[in-house]
Amino acid sequence: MTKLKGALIGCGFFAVNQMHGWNDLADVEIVAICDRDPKRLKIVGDQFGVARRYASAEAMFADGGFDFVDIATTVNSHRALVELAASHKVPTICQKPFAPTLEDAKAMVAACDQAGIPLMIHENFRWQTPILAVKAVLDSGAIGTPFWGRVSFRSGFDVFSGQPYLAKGKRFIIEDLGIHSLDIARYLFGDATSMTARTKRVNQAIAGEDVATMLLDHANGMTSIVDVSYASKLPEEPFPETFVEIDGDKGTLRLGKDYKLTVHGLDGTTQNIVAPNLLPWASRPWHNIQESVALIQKHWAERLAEGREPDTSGRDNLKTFALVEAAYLSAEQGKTIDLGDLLG
Ligand code: NAD
Ligand code: 89V
Repeated sequence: MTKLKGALIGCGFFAVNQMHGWNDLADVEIVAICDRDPKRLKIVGDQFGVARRYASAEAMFADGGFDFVDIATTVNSHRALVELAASHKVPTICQKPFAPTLEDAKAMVAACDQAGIPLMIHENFRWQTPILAVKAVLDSGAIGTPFWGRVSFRSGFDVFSGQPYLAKGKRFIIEDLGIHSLDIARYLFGDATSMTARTKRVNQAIAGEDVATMLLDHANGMTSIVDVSYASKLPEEPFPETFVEIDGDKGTLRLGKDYKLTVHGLDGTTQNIVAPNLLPWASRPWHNIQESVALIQKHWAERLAEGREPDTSGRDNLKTFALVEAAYLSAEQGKTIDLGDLLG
């Protein structure tokens, strides 16, 4: 069997999950890694037995010998690295958040289009087992046509110890976490046409907002609420669970704590636990996210082999990223933002 050869840039906190995900795929091999921090390069190189190690992405691309690149760095480096990959015509995965601005994100999509290469944003939350289970119920028609929805992530978990950069940016929860919830809302309820948002900073030790409440109008007439918080001190910490509520004309669906999915509709009332699998390399409470990493990477390998655009392509993710931009604009200006104006 000829293996698909990959390279990974950025060997930090989250990249370890991505390396495990690639390791699990029998037909994929990561042949080169890159990080400007020699300590991270050594830790990840030694853990996963990767011999080709680079301090510079330019040097790694110049040597080549891989079929795709997985960019796992933080947001400010994304545009330059994606454009570098495009200049070498290497199919590219880029971590969320897509880019610092929508203008950068559009330029990245254009660069990959011009190079004729696929670009996938590593937007993994829609690949979580409980979210896939919600989507399957909706698609089955069990609650009829949905008219209202809520995607909610409220937590008091200390994300700053693992990811200290999250405390420093002017933008925090919408850009880092809300982006996932907004993508789930698009995945479940369809594209949005307008956004109204309010934000707050409760934790005064950080620079950005840690609470956001967003109201979306969807093209199909649905209304949804996407609410996110890292300032919610709950009796039982739910991190990193996303809760979902959907009302349809024939019933209702509720995804709640401990992955309990309740569907009340045409087939009566059912309750199921739609918990993620605990992969051998995963650890609680991150296993839900970790399994979704493995699943999105499998999807990338399949779509690359088939020559088909991945579900969370750069083009698709522009619409999620536009919601992030719209939320910040709306909160700043105190008005509703038309998505058409942003996407053009
Ligand atoms: P991190 O700071 O721990 O790791 C980033 C690594 O990239 C660092 O080791 C740094 O030295 C390296 N790096 C940065 N720029 C580079 C460059 N130009 N060339 C080579 N190396 C470079 O960050 P992290 O917490 O691992 O986050 C990385 C990305 O993953 C972020 O965009 C974050 O939002 C995202 N993330 C996604 C999820 C998810 O579920 N999808 C979860 C956590 C983090
Ligand atoms: O998924 C993420 O992007 C992470 C976290 C869940 C901690 O917000 O940064």
